[in-house]
Formats: sequence, C-alpha cells, structure tokens
Amino acid sequence: MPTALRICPLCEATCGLTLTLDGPRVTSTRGDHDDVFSRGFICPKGASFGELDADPDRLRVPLVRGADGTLRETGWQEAFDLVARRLPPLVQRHGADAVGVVLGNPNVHTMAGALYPPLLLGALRTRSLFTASTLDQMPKHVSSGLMFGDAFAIPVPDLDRTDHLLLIGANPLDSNGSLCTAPDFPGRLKALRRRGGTLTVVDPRRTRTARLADRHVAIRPGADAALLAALVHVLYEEGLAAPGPLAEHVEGVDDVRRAVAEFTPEAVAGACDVDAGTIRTLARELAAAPAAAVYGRVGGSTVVHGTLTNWLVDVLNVLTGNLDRPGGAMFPLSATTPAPRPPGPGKGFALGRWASRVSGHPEAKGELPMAALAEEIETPGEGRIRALVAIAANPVLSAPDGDRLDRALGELDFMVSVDPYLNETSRHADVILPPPPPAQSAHFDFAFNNFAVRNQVRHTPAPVPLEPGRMDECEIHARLVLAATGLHGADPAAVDDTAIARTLAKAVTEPHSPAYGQDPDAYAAGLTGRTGAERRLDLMLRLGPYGLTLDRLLEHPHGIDLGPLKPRVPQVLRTRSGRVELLPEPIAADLTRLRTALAAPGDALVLVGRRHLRSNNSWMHNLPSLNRGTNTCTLQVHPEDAARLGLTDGEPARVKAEGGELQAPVEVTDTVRRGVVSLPHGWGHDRPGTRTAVASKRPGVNVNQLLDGTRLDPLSGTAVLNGFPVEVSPAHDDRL
Ligand SMILES: Nc1nc2c(c(=O)[nH]1)N[C@H]1C(S)=C(S)[C@@H](COP(=O)(O)OP(=O)(O)OC[C@H]3O[C@@H](n4cnc5c(=O)[nH]c(N)nc54)[C@H](O)[C@@H]3O)O[C@H]1N2
Ligand SMILES: Nc1nc2c(c(=O)[nH]1)N[C@H]1C(S)=C(S)[C@@H](COP(=O)(O)OP(=O)(O)OC[C@H]3O[C@@H](n4cnc5c(=O)[nH]c(N)nc54)[C@H](O)[C@@H]3O)O[C@H]1N2
Ligand code: SF4
Ligand SMILES: [Mo]
Repeated sequence: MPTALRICPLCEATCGLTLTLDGPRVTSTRGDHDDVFSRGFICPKGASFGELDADPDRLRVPLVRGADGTLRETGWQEAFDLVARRLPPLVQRHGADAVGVVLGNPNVHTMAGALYPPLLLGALRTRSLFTASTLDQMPKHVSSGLMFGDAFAIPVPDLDRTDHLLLIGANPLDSNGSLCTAPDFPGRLKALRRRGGTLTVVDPRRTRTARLADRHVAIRPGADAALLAALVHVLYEEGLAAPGPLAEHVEGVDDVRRAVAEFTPEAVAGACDVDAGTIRTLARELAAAPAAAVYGRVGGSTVVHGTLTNWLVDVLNVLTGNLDRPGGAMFPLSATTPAPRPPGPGKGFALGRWASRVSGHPEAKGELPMAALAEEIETPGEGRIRALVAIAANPVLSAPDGDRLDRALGELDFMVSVDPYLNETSRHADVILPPPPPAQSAHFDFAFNNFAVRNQVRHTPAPVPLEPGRMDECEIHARLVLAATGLHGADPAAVDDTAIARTLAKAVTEPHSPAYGQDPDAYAAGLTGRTGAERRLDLMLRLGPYGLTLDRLLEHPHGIDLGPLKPRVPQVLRTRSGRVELLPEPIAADLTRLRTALAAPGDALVLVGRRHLRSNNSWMHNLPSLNRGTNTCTLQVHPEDAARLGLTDGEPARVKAEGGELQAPVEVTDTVRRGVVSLPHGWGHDRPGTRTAVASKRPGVNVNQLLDGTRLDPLSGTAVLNGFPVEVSPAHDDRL
C-alpha cells in the first residue's frame, strides 16, 4: 500500500504522520518515525485522521440558502456569486464595520487560515474582528506586547533543557501543549524528571499532568495572579531577584518591587488556599534551579486576572535570570519570520486604540472580545454588524451565552461560513463554503513554528489529489476575498500576486532583508511553487532567517532541524525603549484590581473546564472513535461537596450561573479540589438543523450557557471561562 506524509492539524503539537492510502482513502495512520521533530509520536486524535478525513457528515459541496429559507447544495460558482451579490452592497450601505469577521481556532492549523484572513481584513477594512484569541490566549499577546513590544514575542519553556518547570493552569498530557509546540509533550516531561529535573503543577484539578509532577498545588481558581505576585515578592524579600546578564536590557526592576510590596505570602495565602510556607518554597526552588521556566496556559488565561497572570509568568522568568537563556523561557525563531532587523527601539504596543460600540471594550491586537459579538449584532445604531464572515469558527458553542448568539446570528442580513460541517454556528449561514478533507490539503505550520521548543521546519504537500468538485481551502479564501470586495470573477492568483508584490516592495528597501536592493518583479518571477500559496511560502522562506526555499524543503520530506533555541534579546524587542519593560503602565493600573480582589476573597463554589485527550474543542465529537469511553460531558464534583450538596454519582445535577442553567450528570471524584466543579466545553450538539449525526446522538450540554458575556479580563477582553461562581443542586430539587 502506498504511504504519504501529512503533518497533523489537530493540535499544536504538529506531529508528523504517515498515512497509508488506498486510492484517495486513508486506511491507517501512524507516527512518522523520521520526522525531525515528532520522531514517531502520535496520540489517539492523530490516529483518527483517516476517520476524520472520511466522515460522511463532511460537506462535499457548498450550501446556499434558498428563497424558502432552507440550505441546499450548489456549485462553487453560484456560491461565490451570492457572496458577491450580497456582501459588497451591505458594506456600501452601512459601512465597513457592518461586516463582522469571526476567526476560529482551526485557522492556525491550516495554510489558508494563516495566509488569507489578513488580506480579507485588509480589503474589508472592518474593525469588527472577533477571534478565538479572546476565548484563549489574548492575555499572553497583551502581556508580551506590553513587555517586549511585540504581541507575538512569546517565550516558551525550553522543555528539553530545563531543570525546573513551573506549570500554571495547563494540562499538556491531555491537550498536548499550547503556545509551546512540543510533539510528545508527555515524553518530554518524563525526560525532565529522568534527568533529575523537577515539575510543579498549579491546577485546581489533579490532572494527568499533575499526577506526573513532583509537586501539585491545588490552587483556588482565579487566584494565580495573587500566587505569582507573592512569588515575585519573595524573590525580592530574600534577595533572590537576579536577572543576570539580561539586566542591562530590562527596565522597571525596582518598580516591580514596589508594585508587589503588599503581596506577601501571608496576604495571598487565604485567597489562593495555598499556605505561606509552600509559596516561599516555590519561589526558592525557582530561584535555586540551574535553569527554570515558568509557563502558564488556559487556566491562567481565561480567568479574571488573565493578563496579570501572564505578565507575572514572564516577570518571574526575568527576575530568576531565566528569560532568554538555555533551559529557561526562550523566543523561538521560525523559518518564515522575516530575517531579523538590527536591535533598537521599536514602535511599541498600543492597547485600546478603539473601543467596541455597545459596551466600550477596548480593542486588543485589533480585536474586540468574542463575548461582545452578540450585542454588536443585536444593538441597533450606526456600526451595527449586519453581515458576518465566519471562518473555521463555532462561537455558538465556544463563546459565552450561545443561545443569545444563536438568536443574534438569526437576525443577520447575510452570513458566510467557511467550514466543513453544518453545525451549531454554520447552520445560520446563507452560504457555507466547505474546505476539502485534510488528506487533500498541503500543510505548513506558519503559526506554531513560532512557539516550538526546537527550531525546525517541515512542509507536507497534499497526500491525496483534490477530488472532483472540491476546491482547495486556499482558493476558497482567495475567491472569498475577491467576492467580498467587489473583484468577483478575477483570477484568484491575483490575490497572491498582490500579497507577494506588497511584501517585496517593502523587503527590497530594508537593508537587513535578503531581498534588499533587488528588483521586486525579477525576485517574484524567481519564486517557485505550483500555487499562489506555495509561492508565498517560498517567498517567506527566502526572506526568512535561514535562507531556505520551498525546493529545499521539498527535498526534506521529514523536515529540517534548525537546532535548539538560541538567545534573541535584544533583537527580539520592539518596545519604544528597546528594552524589556517590566512594569508597563496598564499592568500597574490593573494591579489595583488584584489588590481589591485580595481584600474580599470569595468562597463561592466555582466552575472550571477540562479537556479530554479524545476531544478538540467543539468539532470532533462527530467521530465514533473519539466520542466514547471517558470522553463524557459530566459535572465533576469533589466527594465532600457532593455530600454537602446532596449530589449522587451518575444522577443529574442542576448548575446555575448568571447566564443561565443546565443539567449534567454528576461524576464524584477527588481529582477536583473542594469548592470547585468541572464541566468540559464544546458540547451541546442538540440544536436543530445541523448535520453531525454522531455528535447529535450524544450531545452533552454547552457549559458556556452559564455565562452572560459580561465577565472579562479587562485589559485583553478575554472571557472568564474558568473560575466563575455557580450554584449546584440535585436536578430533582427545585429549591434553587
Ligand atoms: N468554557 C470554555 N469555552 C472555551 C474554552 C474553554 O476552555 N472553556 N476554550 C476556548 C478555546 S482555547 C478556543 S481556541 C475556542 C475555540 O473556538 P472555535 O474556534 O469557535 O471552536 P472550534 O470548536 O475549534 O471550532 C472550529 C470550527 O472550525 C471548523 N473546522 C475544522 N477544521 C477546519 C478546517 O480545516 N477549515 C475550516 N475552514 N474550518 C474547519 C469546525 O467544523 C468548527 O466549526 O473555544 C474556547 N471556548
Ligand atoms: N485533547 C484536546 N487537546 C486540545 C484541545 C482540546 O479541546 N482537546 N484544545 C486545544 C486548544 S484550542 C488549546 S487552547 C489548548 C489548551 O491547552 P491547555 O491549556 O493545556 O488545556 P486545558 O486542558 O484547558 O488546561 C487548563 C487547565 O487549567 C486548569 N485551571 C482552570 N482554572 C484554573 C485556575 O484558575 N488556575 C489554575 N492554575 N488552573 C486552572 C484546568 O483544571 C485545566 O487542567 O489545548 C489544545 N489541545
Ligand atoms: S498530539 Fe496533536 S498533533 Fe500529535 S497526533 Fe495528537 S492531535 Fe495530532
Ligand atoms: Mo484554544
């Protein structure tokens, strides 16, 4: 049987897969042992690649809404004709901001999602942009933007060389890692322990990752900022704050000392439910390790003090001398990053350059909070969103208050979804443009190579040719750009040519660019690649720091190893000062909120999420091999809370919060700490009009229905999805 290579698009680990093919069909999938980065690792989700590829519910052709209001199958021409007829007039009549763009998570897992949305946004000129980032990592972008001057300068733990890892609110044994691309994350953590290093996990649940750790701190949800501020306090108090050689590139070290003065271990112990002695030990261990890294993810991000937590993670890395040193927290350098310019002051990072229309939420990185999407559609007035382009996004399940968003989407004048499924969100679209199955798509990780624990580069061409009637997702995006902006019918290659011309026009004027001083047209003519997307990849590789080309990459089907991470300060810095700004002004101001919170710690029952190894947010419950066994939508409750609340294992509980209420079966387990219940997200597949037969049979409930969209981390606009108060009672008990 023939085999072909395909990088896995199903999580951030980016494992190389070997597919066995029977014609266009993927009959089995295993890890690629020769992959320079993943070396044969695969997880159950990757192993389901063939099943996902062949899912009979995947849309094969576009759907459009007819005059009778129902969706019917159609051809590509008719689908784009409809977009061209409906969208540009709406912009003309109501202005650019009347078109909302929603970008979901899989955009960072496709070549199309990396290359085209920026062009769509540039052409539409709308400020109504909402992405999964404000349900996820926006606090990290904001803290990096403020500290390093670049929202994408995100340090990752140097996993293979560190001696000590302090992991906050992340469960890589199930998630396989995030903002830290590391195929076989579990194996790398075990290797850390084998070489004598230590792992500390801070998580209100005793996760599989916590079970692997030397120390598990079962913190009260939402209190990490206070805990980390106290660690910083101890570093100063005990003379352990020592940025080392980095010191000459850091400003604000004394300001931070003053800013955390009140956050003594004793002052925060109650709020965190972590005793002061443990807090001092954590700080001392961090400072004493030859090389250590602090790393925080979703549980430190989608929380009430998300930006502060993410800032404190890197403050700790700086103050312990671990930022930018081997074994510490380092900045990767990907093959498609433009070749580094010389160090020096940059433009810095501005926050709140505009605000959302209804609630006045400040923009962050050009985005408005996903939690505010519904009100921006519902609320009349100038700038109201009347049309939506949703690409690889399912906010009805992934964002707060899906019922409200569901109703709001129904009020739109026009909606387009680029999505392989007819699901909770795309069912509202007037046009659904389905990308081909992943075996028919080429792959390159434009995003995740920037967060990889080793510099490396890999590209897999499409293992299987496009079936007749399919359109490559890059071409779908290019045609969408044309149709949405009045250029319908033009050659989609023009979209790529324009992007190439723009990039080159700039590059040839920059002395540090490999294209400096060259003729842009001649340079463009020398690019290789069969498609516009490939030519753009070739260009980015050529303009990158390693002098690569697409041809070189194709000669190395298992990838090219570019070596361990290297120090990048000061070159990586883009702040106005050209230095690391340790206490940016917006952060200093937000610390006041943390001090206030500390003064009034709540003891309400709170809810946190969880991810199962066999899940992927809202969209992989349609595979029989994943939607089974322990992958269930249960409410986990600690035995003592269960007894106190009268809850019985296996019986339904009623969960109530500010956004609504739901019922879920109780799972009594001491893996959650007291005072905390846990319900996973991405479930709730019981809405009518979808086409996901397997998921609909075992729908689960939508945890985000408990939220009303008003709880946000104010600096980043990120929804508080973890650590919000709930009331829980037996479902048969109607007192609540
Ligand atoms: N309560 C709670 N809510 C959460 C979270 C949580 O931890 N707790 N996590 C949040 C996080 S971290 C994230 S990232 C968001 C994710 O939020 P979303 O991005 O809205 O959700 P996904 O479930 O990833 O859905 C992505 C959509 O992309 C489609 N899709 C899949 N593959 C492709 C493809 O190749 N091309 C295209 N065009 N479409 C594709 C799927 O069918 C699906 O409709 O959810 C957030 N919501
Ligand atoms: N199998 C699987 N893998 C995935 C996904 C998936 O849905 N399923 N989704 C992908 C996506 S989009 C992302 S963003 C990544 C996320 O990757 P991770 O961040 O590793 O994923 P989570 O499992 O959400 O881990 C968050 C942890 O934070 C804990 N937590 C909750 N609240 C708090 C708190 O206040 N403080 C602390 N310290 N901890 C808290 C939770 O108990 C949970 O264990 O995973 C990716 N990989
Ligand atoms: S760990 Fe992630 S990238 Fe690797 S096989 Fe599993 S889902 Fe795919
Ligand atoms: Mo995410």
